[in-house]
Amino acid sequence: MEKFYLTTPIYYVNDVPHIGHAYTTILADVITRYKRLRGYRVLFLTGTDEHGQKIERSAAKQGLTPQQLADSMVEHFKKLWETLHIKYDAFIRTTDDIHVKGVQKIFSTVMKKGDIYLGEYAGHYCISCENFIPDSVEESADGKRTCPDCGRPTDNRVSETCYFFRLSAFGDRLLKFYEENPDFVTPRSRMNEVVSFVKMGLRDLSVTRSTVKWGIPVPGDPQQTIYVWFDALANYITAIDYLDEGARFAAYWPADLHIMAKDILKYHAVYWPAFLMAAGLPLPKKELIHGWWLKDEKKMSKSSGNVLDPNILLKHFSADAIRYFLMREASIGADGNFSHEGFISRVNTDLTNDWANLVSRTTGMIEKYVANSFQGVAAYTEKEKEIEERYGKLEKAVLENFDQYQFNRGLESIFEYINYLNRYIVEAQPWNLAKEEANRPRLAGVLKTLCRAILSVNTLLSPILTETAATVRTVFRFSDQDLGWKNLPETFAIGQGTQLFPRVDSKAFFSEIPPGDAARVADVTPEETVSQVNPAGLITIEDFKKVQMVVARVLAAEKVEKADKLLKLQIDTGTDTRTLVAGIAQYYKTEDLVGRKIIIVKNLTPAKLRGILSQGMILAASDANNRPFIPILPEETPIGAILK
Ligand code: ME8
Repeated sequence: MEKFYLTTPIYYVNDVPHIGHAYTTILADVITRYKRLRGYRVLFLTGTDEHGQKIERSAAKQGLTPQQLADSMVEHFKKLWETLHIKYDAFIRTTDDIHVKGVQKIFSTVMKKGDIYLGEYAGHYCISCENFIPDSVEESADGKRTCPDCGRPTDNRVSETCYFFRLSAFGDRLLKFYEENPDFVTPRSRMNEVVSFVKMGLRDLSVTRSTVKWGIPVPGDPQQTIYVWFDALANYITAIDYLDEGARFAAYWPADLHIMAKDILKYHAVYWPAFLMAAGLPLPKKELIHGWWLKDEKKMSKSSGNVLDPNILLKHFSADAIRYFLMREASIGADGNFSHEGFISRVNTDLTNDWANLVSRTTGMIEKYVANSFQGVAAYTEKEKEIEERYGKLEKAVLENFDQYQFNRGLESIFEYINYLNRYIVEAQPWNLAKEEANRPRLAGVLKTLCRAILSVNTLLSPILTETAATVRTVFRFSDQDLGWKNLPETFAIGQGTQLFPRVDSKAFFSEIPPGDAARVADVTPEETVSQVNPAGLITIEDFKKVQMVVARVLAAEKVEKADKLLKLQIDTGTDTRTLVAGIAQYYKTEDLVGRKIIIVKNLTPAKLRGILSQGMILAASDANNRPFIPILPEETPIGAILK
């Protein structure tokens, strides 16, 4: 079995995790599960970065020791990862003994080889990025410099004796390595940035601090602590027992994938390979650099007050919904935008309306028409063959996308297929097949094909929708988790359908998010916010009775001015005459409707459309393109007759 070792950055413990940290870690978890599905022996490492001035300062502000702050923050990270179904194999803290000693070991090794030497540093330091600011960055008139990474001003001038890493000696070796491994950094545009940076020339890097106490002591010189980035990067080897160069180290190093956002590219693609070269260790195989998650198109930051807390989402939505949204909306390399409206609409449309609905319709029909169990022969047509063939093509395309970490594209194709299956139900009309005994084998063919397609798609979704995938397998009493078009035995039974995505109390959700966000909720259509999430599709007779459907006659009809799609109808409901506005103008002429008997929902809350108060709703079936088909009742049907 081939191994696959992947890592996330280790996160600073100065604050609790937000959606950006969650995204990287979910991405790593999705890749882990996907690689396992492809037969790899995977090791997934994450952890926390606990040393340095940034943590020292945060702790002091809160009246804590840095260790106390770290201990409490680590719990927030671990708890969030658990809630999001993130299953890492190892969690490294930079205060762990195995890490501290491992860092000292690599530091001593590089020093012995002559690439760390004692010198003098004079310049600026950005505490937020834990970054030395090179002299090439110009000072403003007041003597301040701006950090080239985060743009924050720094007045923190440092002048100290410290140890330097001879980075300047590694430029050519790094360039040669990039040339030989052009996919080392992906996407390619980020690789180009790295190459340009190195081509501009590298200066030696200060790798210790004499003024920082909260760090790993330099071996043999305890007055100095090791620079937090030298310390942090080494986690990728210390966590797998670089200290003793044990079995895990031999089995898993070099890493197959380091995942991170673009903010820390330089440290990973320039410094880290140089440190490893200096220590005589193999270099990681690939670095995957994703973009920023923005909140309403703005970068998330504490100072802008727009940091998104995943725990608020988790109170109202399942982990699967969050995992799905993040994987579906971000394309690697580009920034992703988070808006609450976009989130709700994506989850309701794809997960509730499309996926959960497909599953619940299918289980509902299996229960109703074949009492949850299949026996005997099934008859198939060309259409079922097409469904299987299309699945084969889908799987190939999805694996290609997932192999490139293009989860958004893979998911897009999966949901196209899910919609195709939803259309298949409409075309095959199992409810009609069920009416005649002679059609039983055909009905079984349709329902079995749906089961096979659902279970096959379920495997493709399983790295992302972890919990849902398990529920679907349970409902279908099906344990095979491998890829491929699923086979079903001639005779089999399924269990009871269940809610895949529980109903969201959108009011409660929006009452918890910042006021600016809540104000915009008015723009979200009621279907988007208050979607009735009952994927099992079951309602009681009492639920049904709440909807008053009656026969009504269209008395008059006219087009609504400046609204291509709308018709305004006067109707007689048997008890009153009222106005109703319907989005059918593109498909029905006024003369097609006047005098006809149609079905309306009588007790729908009135709504204003283009200034006209619409009191009720016409019932119509609609196809995949939203083309409406209005049922016209025979003339003898009484006006006001109730549908029940
Ligand atoms: O940089 N969008 O830790 P950190 C997407 N300790 N990803 C985001 C994000 C956002 N808005 N915000 C954060 C450090 N991230 C160092 C790393 S590794 C040896 C040391 C994610 O807590 C993203 O992966 O600032 C980014 O690279 C990382 O969190 C930075 O986490």
